[in-house]
Amino acid sequence: MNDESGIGEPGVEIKKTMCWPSPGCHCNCGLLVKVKDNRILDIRGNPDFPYNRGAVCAERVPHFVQWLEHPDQLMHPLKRRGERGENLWERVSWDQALDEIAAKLQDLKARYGAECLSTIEGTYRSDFYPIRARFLNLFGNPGNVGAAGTACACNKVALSFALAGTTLPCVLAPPIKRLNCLVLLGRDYWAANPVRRRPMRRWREQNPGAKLIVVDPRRTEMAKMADMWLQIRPGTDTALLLAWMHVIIERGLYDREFVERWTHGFDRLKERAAEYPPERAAGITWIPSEQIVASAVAYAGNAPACIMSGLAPDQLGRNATRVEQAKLCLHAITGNMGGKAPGLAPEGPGPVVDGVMAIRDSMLQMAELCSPRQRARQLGSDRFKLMTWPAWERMNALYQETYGIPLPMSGHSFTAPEPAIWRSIVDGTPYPTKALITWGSNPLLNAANTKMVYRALKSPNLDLHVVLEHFMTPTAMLADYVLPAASKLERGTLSTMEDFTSVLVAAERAVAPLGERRTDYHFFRELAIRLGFGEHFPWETEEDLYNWRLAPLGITFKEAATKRYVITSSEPWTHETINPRTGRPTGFATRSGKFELYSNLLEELGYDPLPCYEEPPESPVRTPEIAAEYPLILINGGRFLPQFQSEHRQLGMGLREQHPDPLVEIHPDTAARLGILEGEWAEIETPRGSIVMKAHLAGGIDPRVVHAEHCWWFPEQPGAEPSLHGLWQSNVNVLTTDEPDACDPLTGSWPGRALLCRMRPVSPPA
Ligand SMILES: Nc1nc2c(c(=O)[nH]1)N[C@H]1C(S)=C(S)[C@@H](COP(=O)(O)OP(=O)(O)OC[C@H]3O[C@@H](n4cnc5c(=O)[nH]c(N)nc54)[C@H](O)[C@@H]3O)O[C@H]1N2
Ligand SMILES: Nc1nc2c(c(=O)[nH]1)N[C@H]1C(S)=C(S)[C@@H](COP(=O)(O)OP(=O)(O)OC[C@H]3O[C@@H](n4cnc5c(=O)[nH]c(N)nc54)[C@H](O)[C@@H]3O)O[C@H]1N2
Ligand code: SF4
Ligand SMILES: [Mo]
Repeated sequence: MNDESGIGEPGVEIKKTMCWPSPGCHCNCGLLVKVKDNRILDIRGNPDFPYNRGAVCAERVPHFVQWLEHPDQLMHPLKRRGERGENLWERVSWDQALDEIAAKLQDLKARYGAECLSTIEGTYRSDFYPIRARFLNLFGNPGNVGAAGTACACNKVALSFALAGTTLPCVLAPPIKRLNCLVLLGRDYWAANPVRRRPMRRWREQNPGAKLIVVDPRRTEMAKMADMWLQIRPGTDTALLLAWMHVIIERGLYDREFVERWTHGFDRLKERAAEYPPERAAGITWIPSEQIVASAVAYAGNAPACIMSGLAPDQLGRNATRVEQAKLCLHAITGNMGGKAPGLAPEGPGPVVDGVMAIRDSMLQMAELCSPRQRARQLGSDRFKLMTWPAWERMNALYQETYGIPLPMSGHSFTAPEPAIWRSIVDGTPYPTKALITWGSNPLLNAANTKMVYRALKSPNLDLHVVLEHFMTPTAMLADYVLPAASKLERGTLSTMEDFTSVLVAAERAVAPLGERRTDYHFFRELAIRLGFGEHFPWETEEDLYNWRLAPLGITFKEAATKRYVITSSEPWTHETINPRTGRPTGFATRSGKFELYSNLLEELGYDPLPCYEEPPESPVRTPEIAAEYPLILINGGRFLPQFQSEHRQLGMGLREQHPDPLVEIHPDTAARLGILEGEWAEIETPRGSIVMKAHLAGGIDPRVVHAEHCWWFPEQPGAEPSLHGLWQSNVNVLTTDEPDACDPLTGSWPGRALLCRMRPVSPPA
């Protein structure tokens, strides 16, 4: 495919698109797609695209055509006949579906208030989150947005806004090339971010002196590559990081100049860290104290150094956000936040090109329409305050003052915790949720406590459930309307990545939507028109919207998507940049103007302002009585290829065939004791339920820990109840909990990890 124009082959075009879910993943590789007559002939990596420079993963990309042309892809709107879960459908037109949904929403709003609607969404699956925010604000909704993001990455982003007033590169995308030390804390680049493999290998080869430290209960591919592998007890990362702080402060290894000039509350942090000598942390984490000291010294002595924390810490329930707080404080005291670590400086909003900013997501959201009375009604916001209005309002005031634009609320760093939404459907407390729009998410698989989600989706209290999907998932099976959504191959993209970054990414669509598939944008706009506020959606297509968003920069969407790809600021906007609004260094958009080691915001919200360690909600230490019956620690969700989340389970596209069965990883000694054999089925049971998976014996996992894969369902099993495509067989969230007391008090994120379980061999499922 050297001939990019396709000249010489009549009717052939090369489209420059981007790979992201679905059918790809969050690595956002640039693709060159060869198209003829709206059919994809070939897909290659785009050598000019900055994120992947032509590389793509062999596991998924060769199967995208089969994915798109798979017979199970939804092509027409469907309306339920019979009961939810009976799998009886009638084909309807888009107009009929939209008219009926709008009328129902209008009626429910009149009877129960605009707060009776919630949306359920996936993680970073759309550039239309700001459009959804705009829609909800115009509808009068208080921001009842349920998202996996509450327990995935977005809690980190919210905390970074709280402590640093903006996003930091160490939160999502560390500049590996420039580092002398990388710490992977519950992050497995190998399986989760295939596009990082090549840069990781190159970094190791070209910087033999640089340190790689991996903290993981399992010996992952990354752990095998590491200088130090710390085999941690699941759920105890904060204790480890507090002990690092102890060592670094006690030995004077911190960056005095940065601490004095740019941080707030060092003395208080020092007192807290003093409570965690390495010997104490060793008892908590199962990591020998010499290893804790050696790794702390290696981290502090090798700037620029970055701690990249993955998903595991986000899913620890009560202590989830504290891991990130401890991590960011370590970055600050070691000066890994600019200066000697330029790639790690805070990022102001952007892109700002020659003094002009493009339209960011936050500028579309219309938060000002949400009244104080409605804000107080956001589900969960009375208790979980860091990702809801209480923190948003305080942070927004500082953000506006510093950057002159609103703080984003459209991305998933602003959510109503899902457990509160399910309970409001089931019990009607604190008020009834009557309507759900689920788009780009499969909560029966991805949300904690599947039995609770099922009760909510089956509840007679739920008057309307709309699902926008590519495939008939177990969740879609419980909808009233299933609408066929255009995939990323079938629509263009323009994204500031939920405003988590300062860049704008643009990509063309590869083909026009198949069948009657429409974009999620089309859905929200058409609904807005029918609900009487269509004038706020003047852009007929998403491309019109994109052109409008780019107009301040003087470029078109076509130009951005085919020539620029990733638009960055002409000058980075860091804490040291002279702020054009004040004429002084920008600093941090916090109350102190500095990075807050002691958080004024958390204190105002009634939380401990300093990082603190808390035992997992269920553990040999906190709940020995449960541990007596369920002696193993269950972790889950470690990534595997080629599947992505609950996707790629259909047979016949060459993806499921690569990894056909759900696997549970167990140490050979533990397996021998329990009579569990390699490749045989085993039951995993927690106090909440049991599932079965095939056993995989692995010496690299701690013998006291087992690891189960996440999001397993089986499209080949019957769709109708009771099966719901095998929903109950191997779905790890049957085992997890979303009890509010087990959730993180700051964000409401639920504990997917570090729970207790027991195992036994069983015969294969029918
Ligand atoms: N126990 C446990 N639970 C977990 C995890 C874990 O590790 N362990 N991981 C958690 C994490 S990190 C995450 S991010 C979540 C995953 O949560 P999600 O991101 O919600 O992923 P899925 O559950 O696969 O649901 C996504 C659905 O959206 C559809 N889809 C894809 N693109 C589009 C689109 O553009 N428009 C529309 N309308 N639909 C689209 C797909 O077909 C798919 O069915 O799961 C979480 N759940
Ligand atoms: N193939 C594939 N890739 C994906 C996804 C997918 O579903 N499939 N999902 C995407 C999404 S949305 C996300 S959020 C990322 C997540 O990807 P990662 O951030 O890599 O997260 P995980 O794979 O859940 O876990 C990484 C490691 O954490 C370890 N771990 C478990 N418990 C603990 C603990 O308490 N402490 C520590 N330190 N480590 C622990 C596990 O053993 C595992 O090796 O992957 C993304 N990429
Ligand atoms: S790693 Fe593979 S699936 Fe993920 S974006 Fe890149 S090419 Fe696509
Ligand atoms: Mo995620």
